[in-house]
Amino acid sequence: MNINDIVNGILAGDKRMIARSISLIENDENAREAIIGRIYSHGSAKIIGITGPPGVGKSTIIGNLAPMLAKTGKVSILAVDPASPFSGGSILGNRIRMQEALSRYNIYMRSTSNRLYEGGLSEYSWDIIKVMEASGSDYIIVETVGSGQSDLDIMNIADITCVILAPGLGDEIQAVKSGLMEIGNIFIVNKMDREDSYMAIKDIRETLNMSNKADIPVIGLNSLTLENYDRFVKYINDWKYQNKYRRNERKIKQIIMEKIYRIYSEYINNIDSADIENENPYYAAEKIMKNVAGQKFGYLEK
Ligand SMILES: Nc1nc2c(ncn2[C@@H]2O[C@H](COP(=O)(O)OP(=O)(O)OP(=O)(O)O)[C@@H](O)[C@H]2O)c(=O)[nH]1
Ligand SMILES: [Mg+2]
Repeated sequence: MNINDIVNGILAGDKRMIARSISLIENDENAREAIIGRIYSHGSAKIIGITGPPGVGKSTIIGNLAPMLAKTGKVSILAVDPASPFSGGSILGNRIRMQEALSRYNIYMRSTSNRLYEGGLSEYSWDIIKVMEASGSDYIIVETVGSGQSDLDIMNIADITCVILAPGLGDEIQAVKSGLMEIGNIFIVNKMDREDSYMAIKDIRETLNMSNKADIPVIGLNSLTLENYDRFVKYINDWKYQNKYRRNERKIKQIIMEKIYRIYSEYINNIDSADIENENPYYAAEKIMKNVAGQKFGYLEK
């Protein structure tokens, strides 16, 4: 199968080709660059980030929200799983059930592992989201690993970041709060059927107010009864979405950072210590960097 077929398949919204292209993107650098090179300007989606600590109900919320959004546009979902081997089995089972439920609404869902990538997103989240966008999605919902500080990079990819919390998180909530408070465009307290849920809303409201974020809404949801989902959907639909080219700019910066890291790492590992051990470290480091910067690499030569 060639890149032409895959690109045409993506643009036609062919789910089999979309799945195929995502596997290629995750595993084959040349294919990744070729596919993105052909599709990067296609489509225009609203990217909705869903993040928060483990178990607060992110997947449940997405399972409820996606069919509601599907009434007004095509929806795709990207779920980023933690790399941890411990959670593997159960998460997979949940995903399969969710996938089956959502396919009735013509919603495409894909999971990707964040492997050992530092942030809460996978290394290729941007590329996968791009494929979903080029395939005609109007909404792309991204669930990130709820790992507190480390998934702050969702805000770099989503147009709107929804932070999900739940009552009874206890001390954990304090730990994640400082980081998550910075990135949320809306805060959801899920599991409003539980006691202490109103306390949780009050607590979050006060924390936001103290950080001059009085204009950011805190909405309570009951995901068993769908109570208040209409407010949530309205907020998402009324949100002022960014120009999609803003996302390109961030991706370019990310590519540069990754390439710099990779190229310099390779170079550093190959330095012969005999060549540098007697040098002034500051001088030697700059000299080496100048050498690397003058080299040619990658895309432009292909
Ligand atoms: N009582 C109650 N339980 C809920 C509600 N929403 C979700 N749950 C339950 O909470 C548990 C965790 O829900 P998930 O949707 O898997 O949570 P998650 O945030 O996606 O979890 P991770 O992806 O593992 O971080 C499940 O057993 C849900 O059925 C709610 O509104 N009320
Ligand atoms: Mg989940």
